[in-house]
Amino acid sequence: MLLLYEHPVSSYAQKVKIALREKGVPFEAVVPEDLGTGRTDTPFAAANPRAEVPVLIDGEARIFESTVIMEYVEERWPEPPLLPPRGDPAARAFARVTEDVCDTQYEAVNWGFGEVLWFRRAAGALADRLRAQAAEQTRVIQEWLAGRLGDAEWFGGERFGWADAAAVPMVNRSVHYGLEPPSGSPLARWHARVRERPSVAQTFAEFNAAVTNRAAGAEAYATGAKRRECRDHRLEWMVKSGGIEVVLAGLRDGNIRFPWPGTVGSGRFFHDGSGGDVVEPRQNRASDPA
Ligand SMILES: N[C@@H](CCC(=O)N[C@@H](CS)C(=O)NCC(=O)O)C(=O)O
Repeated sequence: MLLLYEHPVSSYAQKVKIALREKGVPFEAVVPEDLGTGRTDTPFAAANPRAEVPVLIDGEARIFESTVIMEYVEERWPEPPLLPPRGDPAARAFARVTEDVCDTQYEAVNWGFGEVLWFRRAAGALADRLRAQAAEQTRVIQEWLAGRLGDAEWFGGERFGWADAAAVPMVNRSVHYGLEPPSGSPLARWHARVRERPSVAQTFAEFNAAVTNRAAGAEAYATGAKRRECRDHRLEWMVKSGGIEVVLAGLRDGNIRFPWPGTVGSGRFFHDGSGGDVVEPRQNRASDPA
């Protein structure tokens, strides 16, 4: 049986689960206990040094990065195909570009909104600013997606496919936040249509069950028992949207981390506010609290 390390709220994991379910491939879904701790001594960390979900374990193959997993799934279980046929490279590129923008720009906006809503990383005027930025950027990306969908039933044209699987967890997260596409618009109608597919409906039922408890994790991140990963597009989003203070506070309080390799636990490695020395980074240790 395939093993998928995942988290039901992760849009990347949802994309992979939708693909596996579309192809009728059974898998066991496991949420790693150490997710968010940056620990390096666990089976999950051994499978993915970045300590991120999703990770697919298929026998000896241990695959991370959701796009790479999607490619593997498509090659290993070709039917039904999610990518357009090989003879249509432009359509294949179209699907991949849609996925790439969703995985990078769109996911980062959703993440930023969640940092404020669920993990209370900002309050007052700063929270208002970040929420407003997220709302405006969501509108822009949804407009871009709507342009790509056009009047088609699916992003893949006549068939549900790769880009639909990649886009729907992102759009659904916005809907969850109350940032839905304009009512009655083609994108809103697509969302209503796509969520009825069994692969998507099951994935969203798991999302809904997990998301109700999301804010409970705020405490672990506030105390540093867990450290929120601040990486690439997410970090960029926070800085460009006016939230650099959130990053600085996370560094000061030791409750964010940056990706492998290097210092996994951020520790207090900026000036400690006293005008004194820069404090050395805390190296991540197996004994770090889970
Ligand atoms: N580029 C990666 C991103 C994966 C990722 O960021 N996953 C998040 C969950 S949505 C994660 O596991 N973060 C680890 C953490 O927050 O500690 C992919 O496409 O798989």
